[in-house]
Amino acid sequence: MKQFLKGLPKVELHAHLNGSLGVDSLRDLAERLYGSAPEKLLELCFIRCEKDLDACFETFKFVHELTATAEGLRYATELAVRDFAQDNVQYVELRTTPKANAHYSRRDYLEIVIEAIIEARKKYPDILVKLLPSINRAEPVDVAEETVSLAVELAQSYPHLILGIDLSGNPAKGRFSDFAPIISKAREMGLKLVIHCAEIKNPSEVQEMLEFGMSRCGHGSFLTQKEIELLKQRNIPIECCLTSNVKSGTVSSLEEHHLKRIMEANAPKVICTDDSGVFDTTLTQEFLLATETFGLTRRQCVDLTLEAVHHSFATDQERKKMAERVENYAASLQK
Ligand code: 6MZ
Repeated sequence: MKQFLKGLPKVELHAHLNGSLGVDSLRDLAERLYGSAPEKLLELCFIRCEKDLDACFETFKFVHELTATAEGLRYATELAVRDFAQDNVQYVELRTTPKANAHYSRRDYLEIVIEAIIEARKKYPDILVKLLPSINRAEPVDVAEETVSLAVELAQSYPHLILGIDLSGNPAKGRFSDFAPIISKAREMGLKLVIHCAEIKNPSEVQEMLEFGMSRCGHGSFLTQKEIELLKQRNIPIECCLTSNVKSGTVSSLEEHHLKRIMEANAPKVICTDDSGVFDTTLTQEFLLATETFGLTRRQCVDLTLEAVHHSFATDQERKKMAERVENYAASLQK
């Protein structure tokens, strides 16, 4: 099964750039920047099974140190693309929060990532990469305003690359209602919205988010069965990130993961990594866990991948090509 899943031309729809650097990539990055990769630093960039979501957000700070220069950010972007390509991911929508520091502005940040994606695709032509700038809900609202206006502007120059806006960050911080007017503006300007929703228990906020609407729902761990039905009626997929949820403690075990309830309800879903680096996983591994835990067959894994193709923000033509790759792979194994 593992070999089958590795070879499957997979589709990744929920991946945070700074969370998506595997250990080898972190080592390569640290060596490039500092001439060596102290093991202590590498250890700090990984989340153990601490079952503490707040601790996860602390971990990102160590990775962020490695991407705090233009060179670090550029190379990290290339490495993240490399890691997905090596896992045979044929399409990834990378999300990342534009940051400002002494080395770059938020505009620079996005431009560096865009250029790095364009360059990386020359090295890894089999993977298609899209970008979703993120709003970090733990940051002030005016930062979100800047992010949205940059995303809207850059989407005009790179219409096939910047496709939407992500709302993420520590769900215990910030209020959705404060960000709703800004992300509403993004939607009016034609950007898709992916929203981290129900990652922790917050029924009133979940209700606000569902009323507001979104193209895809991130995590959805605390959605009630009624809310899952509502998403089903609206054809909004839930981005399920098994290892992330278990390691960060928002779901108690793989067996208890809400993917099971979503599958039973036959509601739309996609399997994603979230932060393949810091959670030490791959998309292949996430599918493997789903097959081992819920008994998915190979055909179900193919269908889940086709579902991800369908819910991606790629063009019709791109989606058609991706679906063909998946079907051809499945057919080649039956011969
Ligand atoms: C919410 C998350 C997240 O943007 O610096 N992020 N937000 N829930 C999660 N579940 C574990 N995992 C990552 O990538 C790292 C940032 O993505 C968001 C956080 O804001 C984190 O700092 P970028 O590339």
